[in-house]
Amino acid sequence: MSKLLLNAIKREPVPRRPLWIMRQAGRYLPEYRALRKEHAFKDLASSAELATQVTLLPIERYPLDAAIVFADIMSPLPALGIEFDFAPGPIVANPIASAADVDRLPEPNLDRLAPEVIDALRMTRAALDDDVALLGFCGAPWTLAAYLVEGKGVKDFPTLRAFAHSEPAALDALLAKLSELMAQYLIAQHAAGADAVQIFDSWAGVLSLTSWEAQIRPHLERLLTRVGEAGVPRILFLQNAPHLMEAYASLPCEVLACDWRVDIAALQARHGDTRAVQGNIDPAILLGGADATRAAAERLLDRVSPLGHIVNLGHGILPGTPLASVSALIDVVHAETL
Ligand code: 1CP
Repeated sequence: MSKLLLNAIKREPVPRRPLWIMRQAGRYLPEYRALRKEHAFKDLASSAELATQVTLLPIERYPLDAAIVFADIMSPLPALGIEFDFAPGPIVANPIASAADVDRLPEPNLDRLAPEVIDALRMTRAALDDDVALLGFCGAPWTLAAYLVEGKGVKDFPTLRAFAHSEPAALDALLAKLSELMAQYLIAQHAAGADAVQIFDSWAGVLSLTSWEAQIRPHLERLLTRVGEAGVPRILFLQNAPHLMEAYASLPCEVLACDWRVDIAALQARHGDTRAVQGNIDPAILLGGADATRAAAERLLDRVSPLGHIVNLGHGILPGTPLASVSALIDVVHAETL
C-alpha cells in the first residue's frame, strides 16, 4: 500500500484522508508518562534508541498515517555552540543580546547537527510499516531566534521584538546562519528516511506583516527554496498568525499547515489548486471529550475537500487529552470513504 500522506501532499486522490497529530508522542499517552518517570525529556531526546522508542509509541497504539521523529526544535543548535536545557520549555544558557554575540557564533560543526535525530530517523524507518510516512522537522529561523534572543518561551517575546528593531543587522545575520543550518539539517533528515519535513513557525505571529515581510520572509524563503531544490516535500506550519496567512501561502512549499484560528476551508478555496492544506481542529476541543471531538471532526471533513487535505489538530495535542477523544477523531477519519 502507498503512503496516504504522500498522496495527499501531491494532491492526488486518496481512499481516505491521512491523519497525524502534532505532539502525538506527548504526555496524553500513559506509556510516554511512564517513560518520563524514568528519564528526563533531554535524555529521551538525546538517545537515538529512546527517541525511536518514543516516536513509535503513538503508532503502536493508533493507526496514524505518519510518525514524527521525537526531538525538539533546539536539537540541532549544539552545531552553533549553543547550550540549553528544558524546564519544561527550552532555556538558553547565554541568550544573544548584541551583534557581537551573533559574530561570536562559531562556524557550524556538522558533527553536532543532531546526529541522534538522524540515527533515530534511520531506526524508526526500519521499524515502520511501508504505508506509514515518517516526518522530520525543524524550527523556522524566526522561532529558533525567539528562544536564542529571549532565552526562553515568554508571552509575546518583547525582548525579541525589541532586538528586531534595535539590532536589525544582527537579527539578519542570525537568521541567515539559522536558515543555512536548518536547510542542511532538513536535507540530512530526508536522506536518513524522512518522507517529508515540517517547518514549525510557532512564534511567527508576534511581528506585524510589514516587519515580517522586511526581516523574516527572505530567510524563510531561502530555507524553503533550498529544501525544495533537494526534492524534500515541505509542510509549513504557522501558529497564532492569521494576519500572516496569505504571506505564508505565497512561500514555496507543498503543504500549508494552519492553526484553528484560520478558516481552513477558505484557505483551501484560495490555494487548493497549488497547495495541500493540513489541520486544524482546536486541540482544546479534544479536552471536551469524544462527542465534542467527533462533532468537530465531522464538521472539518464536511467543510474541507478531501483532495489535498491532511487531517491534524491546529497545534500540539494537550497533556490532559482523554484517549477516547483521540479514538473518536480516528474513527471519524476512517469512517469516510471517498
Ligand atoms: O516531556 C516533557 O516534559 C517535555 C516537553 C517537550 C516535548 C514532548 C518539549 C519541550 N519538546 C518536546 C518534543 C517536541 N517538540 C516535538 C516532538 C514530536 C512530537 O511528538 O510531535 C516537536 C515537534 C517539538 C517542537 C517544538 N518545541 C516547537 C514547535 C511546535 C509547537 O509546539 O509550537 C516548539 C515551540 C518547541 C519548544 C518547546 N520545547 C519544549 C516545550 C514545552 C516547548 C514549548 C513551550 C515553551 O516555549 O516553553
